Amino acid sequence: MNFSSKLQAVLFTAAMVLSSQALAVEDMPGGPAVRQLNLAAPVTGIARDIHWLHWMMLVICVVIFVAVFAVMFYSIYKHRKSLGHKPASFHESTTVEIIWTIVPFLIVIGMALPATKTVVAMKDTTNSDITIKVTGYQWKWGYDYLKGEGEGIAFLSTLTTPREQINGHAERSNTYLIEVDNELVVPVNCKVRIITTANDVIHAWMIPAFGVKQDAIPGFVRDTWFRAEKVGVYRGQCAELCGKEHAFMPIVVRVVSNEDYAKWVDGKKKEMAAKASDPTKTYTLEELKDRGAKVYAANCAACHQPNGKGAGPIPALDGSAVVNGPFQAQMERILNGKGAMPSWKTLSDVELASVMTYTRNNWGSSTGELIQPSMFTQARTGKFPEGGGKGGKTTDNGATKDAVKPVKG
Ligand code: HEC
Ligand SMILES: [Cu+2]
Repeated sequence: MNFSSKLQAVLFTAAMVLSSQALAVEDMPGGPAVRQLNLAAPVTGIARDIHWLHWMMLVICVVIFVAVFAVMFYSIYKHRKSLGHKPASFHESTTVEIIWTIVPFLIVIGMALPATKTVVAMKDTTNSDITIKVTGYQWKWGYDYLKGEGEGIAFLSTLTTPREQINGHAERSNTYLIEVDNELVVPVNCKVRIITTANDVIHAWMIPAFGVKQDAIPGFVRDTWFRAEKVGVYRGQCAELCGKEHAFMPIVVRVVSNEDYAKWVDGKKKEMAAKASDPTKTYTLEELKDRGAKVYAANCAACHQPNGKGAGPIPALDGSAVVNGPFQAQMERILNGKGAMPSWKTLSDVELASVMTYTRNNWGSSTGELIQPSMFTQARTGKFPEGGGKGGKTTDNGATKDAVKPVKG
């Protein structure tokens, strides 16, 4: 083998390796594409304006850059000392000074005018068809439809990427880390006003294809808007470093036709009505455990681990004295949080009761103790049930009767 055929072999192998890797990663539908260099393809008027501004300014900057350096290098090279050039000595040229003041001024005005127009348009949230409040939590998004069709709908939107993919034990999907259980659904060609706020630290709600990026600040209300012009799914992420799982709070918006939106609103309302009747009902251990497993996987497993063993500073729930002890201590911990443990007040009473029952009857624990949603309804007003753990009287059907009975006081 001569040198050139060896070189060819090496190049061929390298190309094979590179192309096979490229095959493994595909474009994310509604998200970034493989080797995408430009901004996300715009689907709103504002995003189109941003694109245009971006390219207009880039072109102006490049033209100035090339012109200035061309003149500079030309002058340095063509008038160098070794060719016998003598430096000219002159002071103060009024003409030059006026030109180099006026020309940049005109350039800046030329860029600032259209930019200001776009920024003002971004802030004009009047006459919206639908208003949605977006709340940032560590680490998920809450959506409340406040006004317009769908008013009253509220849900949380949490990452659905399985832990095995995150830990590298399973193959990663095309929507890895940018997929959620409940997508934000909005109708096409409607002006949607987004009000942002946060519950704990600063987050930011961003969808590049909409040209929208708005901080969500605890104690403050900010707003922005978009009018999506194309049906489809669009993806974004929290854009403000908000803690350890910052990368795990994606945003997915599904833009649908007006008919599909009406259908979705209808379905969601029915679903919510079905859920809303829950908190007064008495559930069986199986019902609570089933629901609790889901609540745990979505909210608790990230810290306490799917096996309940905790990790580092995060205590194990499996075998924990709190989980196997009196009800009050565990309910307080879940409702109010403690240190790095967040408060879970935002979950419904059914979800809280389910997850607490789950932790008391899973892994190494089988206390047989049921927590009913009504107990959390009471606990929120400061009335905690007695009993639990060794203090609780267990009845023949396994449940602590004391606990289910509403508490005096
Ligand atoms: C952000 C990480 C995180 C998440 C998510 C989280 N926890 Fe915790 N949890 C903690 C930390 C840290 C502690 C220890 C708090 C302390 O005592 O200072 C804790 C403590 C607890 C305790 C008390 C355990 C003991 O033995 O002291 C219970 C019970 C508990 N968590 C339940 C839950 C439940 C139920 C969920 C889901 C709804 C949940 N946690 C989600 C971090 C978390
Ligand atoms: Cu965030």
